[in-house]
Amino acid sequence: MNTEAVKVLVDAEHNQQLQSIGYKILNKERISFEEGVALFEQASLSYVGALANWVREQKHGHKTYFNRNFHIEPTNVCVFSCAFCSYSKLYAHREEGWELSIDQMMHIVKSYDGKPVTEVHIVGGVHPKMNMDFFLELLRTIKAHRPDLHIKAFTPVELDYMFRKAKVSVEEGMRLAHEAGLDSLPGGGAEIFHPDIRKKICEDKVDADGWLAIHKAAHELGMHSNATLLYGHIESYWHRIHHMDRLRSLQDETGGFNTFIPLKFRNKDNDMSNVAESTIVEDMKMYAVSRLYLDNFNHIKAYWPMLGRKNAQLTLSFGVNDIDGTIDDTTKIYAMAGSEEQTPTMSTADLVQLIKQVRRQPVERGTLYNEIKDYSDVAIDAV
Ligand code: V47
Ligand code: SF4
Repeated sequence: MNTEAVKVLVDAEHNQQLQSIGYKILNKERISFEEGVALFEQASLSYVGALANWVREQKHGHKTYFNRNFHIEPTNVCVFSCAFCSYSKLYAHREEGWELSIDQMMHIVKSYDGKPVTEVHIVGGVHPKMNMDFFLELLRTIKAHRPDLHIKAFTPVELDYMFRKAKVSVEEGMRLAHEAGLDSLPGGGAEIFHPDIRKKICEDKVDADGWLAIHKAAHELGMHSNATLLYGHIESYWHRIHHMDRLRSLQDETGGFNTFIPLKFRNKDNDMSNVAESTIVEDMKMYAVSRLYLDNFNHIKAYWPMLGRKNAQLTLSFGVNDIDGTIDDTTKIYAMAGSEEQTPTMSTADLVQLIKQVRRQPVERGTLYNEIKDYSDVAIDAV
């Protein structure tokens, strides 16, 4: 929809609050906390969708970014007990889980030698044996082997645990990790910041202030990071806005966030299996409102292994401009939690086709959104 068509839609809106939010967005003004909640509670999907798509096209046109990465999960054993997580019971039965040595992880890294991947994403459970020295050595060994591979690794949950065990401050810990080769932070571990919900779903891991302090310390060292929000379980709309508001404030201070990734709660084989999953309408609304609320985030990403490919395609009309990576690996946490993507692998040709099918422009990017290749004019059989 072009600007004129969106303006017609806003002019025709009967709800005065929603109409005034629409004009603010068209004028590129920031919307307030209450207005964010009103969008969730009162706006139709078509209204928020048209506005979010307009913002997306103002910022990026039809460009839809993806990257070529691979994931390593050092362990699926975890000392924490997040109710939504299919790993959370494993520490008591740790012989059933896996823990990779540095050699085993280097074997995975080396299996990509000569392949055009630009990023390794390393995130897993929190295993007491895998301490700070272990991970610093892992970072140094990867960098020594392949210096140009961008290492995006460890959530504040893992970092907070390792820093506290090593008795180093957040600032010192982040400096050591950065010096050893850590390039940026992924967005995980954020869940829902509000303590009323956090207490119920992930009481024992790092809290909101701790999560934000670690990202702030990374930004102050010149590193970038992502942010997530786990939605569609027991939270209310205003908890989502509260979460995004804290992210928007930190982004005003540091400018260090690259991407926001809403993560849809999946309910298989965890302690929240009784909680119904959100509908597709709710999913698209979540993407659209986050595009509208987070005016200082450049990118909104749909994580297709969690959402499924077809739904990920749909998000590209609801504010999303990034569709993550090729993920040529065996990431387990999502398959375990009930995603229909049991084998989350997609080749570059698959990703390019998925983006072109919905008439968007596929662009391969590096982790920091440097453009590597525009696939607009590349035929699928030549990818
Ligand atoms: O924090 C765990 C989520 C996250 C479930 O930064 C679940 O590029 C839904 O953050 N249902 C980790 N979600 C994954 C993550 C991520 C993924 C891809 C890219 C990036 C990035 C970050 O996975 C956890 C948690 O919120 N998670 N269990 C579940 N049952
Ligand atoms: Fe552990 Fe992360 Fe799962 Fe929580 S979400 S139990 S911290 S692996």
